Amino acid sequence: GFDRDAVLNRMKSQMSDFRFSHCVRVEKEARGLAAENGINVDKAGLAGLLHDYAKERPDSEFTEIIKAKNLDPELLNYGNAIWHGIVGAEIIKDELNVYDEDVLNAVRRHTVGATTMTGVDKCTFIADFIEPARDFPGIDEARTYAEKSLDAGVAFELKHSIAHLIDKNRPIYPDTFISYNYWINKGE
Ligand code: DGI
Ligand code: FE
Ligand code: FE
Ligand code: FE
Repeated sequence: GFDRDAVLNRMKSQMSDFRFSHCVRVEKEARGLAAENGINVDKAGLAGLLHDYAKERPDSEFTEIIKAKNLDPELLNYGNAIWHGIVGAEIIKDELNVYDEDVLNAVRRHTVGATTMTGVDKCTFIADFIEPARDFPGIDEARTYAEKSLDAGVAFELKHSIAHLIDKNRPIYPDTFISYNYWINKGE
């Protein structure tokens, strides 16, 4: 079975205190969003806890997995921001023996979203963005939309993230635009 204490210890030993506490806050936030929206609380919480599990791994680990598991080679043109969820899910599966695809998909989708998003995906995606320690221009609006509906929260987050990436001259992973196009008018 799943040994939560062992996973917490493992996470603590391989990531910064900052990242570890963020993961625990996202777990709690995801559980709250799930409870409010009639979504599986334990799955949302586990996805929230694990979502950044691989974020502090070296680039070489991700590129090796992309090649070994024949993941989309286009991924090699991006970096940690895109890899830690999509490729991180493979690391979670192999190291923690978590095989629940609902949980793994929520980890895979937590940065760029997807057109098909389950309730667990949405809770994880939004919880990452609005957990209590998040503070950025627009956070109040993000929390208000998330309270209105999960779809409205997802739409706002995608719009805000793309605008921010453009402002910072950062490249944008094409799936982020695909997610944006799908969700932008669905939360009204
Ligand atoms: O891991 P976190 O910092 O908690 O949050 P995240 O996984 O949602 O986002 C990680 C980073 O990825 C953040 O700096 C924003 C960035 N990001 C999101 N979408 C894209 C992106 N970066 C690129 N290059 N392209 C994207 O489409
Ligand atoms: Fe992340
Ligand atoms: Fe996010
Ligand atoms: Fe995160």
